[in-house]
Amino acid sequence: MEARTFQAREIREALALVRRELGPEAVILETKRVSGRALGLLGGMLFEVTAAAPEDAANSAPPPPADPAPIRALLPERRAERMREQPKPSVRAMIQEDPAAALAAMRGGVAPHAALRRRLLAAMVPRDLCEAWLKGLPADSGPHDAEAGLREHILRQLGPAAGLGTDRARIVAFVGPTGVGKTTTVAKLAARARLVEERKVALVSLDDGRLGGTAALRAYAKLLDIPLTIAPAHGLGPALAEHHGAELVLIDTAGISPAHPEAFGELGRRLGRAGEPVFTHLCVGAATRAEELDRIAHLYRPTQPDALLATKLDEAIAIGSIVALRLREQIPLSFLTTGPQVPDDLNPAHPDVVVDLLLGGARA
Ligand SMILES: Nc1nc2c(ncn2[C@@H]2O[C@H](COP(=O)(O)OP(=O)(O)OP(=O)(O)O)[C@@H](O)[C@H]2O)c(=O)[nH]1
Ligand SMILES: [Mg+2]
Repeated sequence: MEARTFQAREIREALALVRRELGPEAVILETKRVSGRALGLLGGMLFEVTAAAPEDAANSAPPPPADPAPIRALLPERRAERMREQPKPSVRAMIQEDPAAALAAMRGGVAPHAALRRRLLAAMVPRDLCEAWLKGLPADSGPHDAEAGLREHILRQLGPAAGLGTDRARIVAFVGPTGVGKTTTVAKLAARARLVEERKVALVSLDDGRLGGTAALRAYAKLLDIPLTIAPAHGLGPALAEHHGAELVLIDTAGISPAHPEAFGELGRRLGRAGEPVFTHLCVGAATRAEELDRIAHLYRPTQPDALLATKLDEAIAIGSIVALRLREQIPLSFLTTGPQVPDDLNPAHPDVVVDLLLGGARA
């Protein structure tokens, strides 16, 4: 198959180019971020998508469903197809890429579930989790049964999506690294609660230290006609007292630099001063590397997160590292955000959606 590459500043633009040039059924082979320096974009990054026209595709798998469109177009399944088409790797490459398969090959056999393993690794599932999952599958099951078994297993491990909070929690807070999309997510949830569920909503911002830190939230509050209070430094109780009549109070917080480790404990203590239970979502970017996610989870532990909220799925190639974090931290996923549009780009993290994203939507 003849592959072509397309570059653009936004993943959506690159995918639009692919669809324009190769048609809506184009097969995405690879996506990556590359430096735009060669194109004169000093310091800028570009998304590069490699794709082929469907008639060129080696295998006539049915097209994936269209929802949610951007990440669906980046199906790990497609990446796995590409890998199957590649020439046989050298033993050294095999050992580096896939030790279990290399070991089995040296013994003259074939590692069970090799194709599934490649798909999981391509979906950014850390190797230890991948091996633990595959070990639980009967070695002699065929690819269809193996995938069905794995789906069931991951669905059970994920459990239901957390939702916005528990029934008891009137106060819901959003914490997480700088720029992951906390304020935008608060605006999306506030808009839905106010406009769709017609609940009495209020906003509180703990983003008090930065010049212009609350400007976006102020604008959303005005647009939605809901009250916003900027909590004074270190405080929270008095700000919440202003909204004792609200059915739902969403608390936006500022991202914290790891250079100020003491600030994580301070944020935790501040949320602890609410005077009533706070349900806290730890927001993390879906494209974040597994090691980095671990560090973030560790840093934010003093805020006692109740759920993980994965943002910017539209910019992520795969969500294996998020699933791994959810299982390691033993807190449920709540929502997935798929773009900056308020209030549209937000979905509950239903486990079947998460497994579809992980395994490429091909139901066994
Ligand atoms: N592509 C994409 N962009 C998003 C998404 N959510 C938010 N953004 C964008 O990401 C940027 C940062 O979003 P904010 O909501 O300000 O992030 P934040 O976590 O509040 O940032 P700090 O308050 O600085 O910690 C903005 O340009 C948003 O429009 C998403 O799901 N996908
Ligand atoms: Mg913010």
